[in-house]
Amino acid sequence: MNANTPSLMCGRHRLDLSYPRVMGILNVTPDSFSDGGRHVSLDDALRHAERMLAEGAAIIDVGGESTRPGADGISPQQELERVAPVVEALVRELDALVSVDTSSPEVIRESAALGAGMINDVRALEREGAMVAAIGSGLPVCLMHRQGEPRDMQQAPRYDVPIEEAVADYLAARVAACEQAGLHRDRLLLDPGFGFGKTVEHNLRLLNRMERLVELELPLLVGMSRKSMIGKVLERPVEERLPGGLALTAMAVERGARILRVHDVAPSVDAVNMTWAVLKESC
Ligand code: PT1
Repeated sequence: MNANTPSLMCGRHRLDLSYPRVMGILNVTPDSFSDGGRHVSLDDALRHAERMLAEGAAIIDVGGESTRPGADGISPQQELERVAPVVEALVRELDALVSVDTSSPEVIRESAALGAGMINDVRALEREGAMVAAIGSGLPVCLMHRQGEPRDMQQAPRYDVPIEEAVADYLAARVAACEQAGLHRDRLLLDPGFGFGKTVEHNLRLLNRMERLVELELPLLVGMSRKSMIGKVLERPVEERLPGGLALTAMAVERGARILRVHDVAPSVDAVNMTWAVLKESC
């Protein structure tokens, strides 16, 4: 689909992208960077997702592997044990549009079988077997840019070309690889990967120049919620980053983002809708 196409089929759900939508983050990792260990029980996860949906989230993004800077990888088995029961419950109990934040072919396959509606891969289907699994799932896939692995990606990030060119080139190459493998571009979304192997300056420039990525003509998803780019600019701890995050959300919408991946759904929905009303000059 291109940026003008109004909707995306996500399994049995149709996602209307004629206006920007909010994706609520549901971490099922014991070590996640901003709400680690708070949504570990299935019941807690369900209640949190239900609240995010009531607050206006269009998608719930379930992740079992922490990809914050410094995090260690986990085995596909461990990831599946965390993610599968949550995906199943969200689909069965809430009929939610569930996105699964994973790079693992096993998790992609099982999630699709359980009724997930989207694959969100911070490794852009680069892991062995992930492309084939994604194609087999029949689901849309979000391809994200990153440099390095979570463990060491913030050591000394550097780029030989302007960051927006590096990101655009990488994403264009991944789109080409997907098309070559048989994954049609109307099933793809793109993400600049804020905080993934980037300095604060890289992140700020990338947001300011996000129009470069709009040129790729695929829906853009962005995740900046509570990230250290806010912490560094404003000198705020993770629990005080919402106002800064809302400013970034408004700018991302203005610069063409179609899905905003956030922790704080209610305020983000307001920021998105207010920004969109200005862009449309109507309510
Ligand atoms: C993201 C994203 C993601 N971010 C997509 N999926 C994370 N599509 C997980 C920090 O600097 O942006 N897009 N899945 C979380 N990763 C990070 C990275 C968390 C950096 C925190 C930071 O604080």
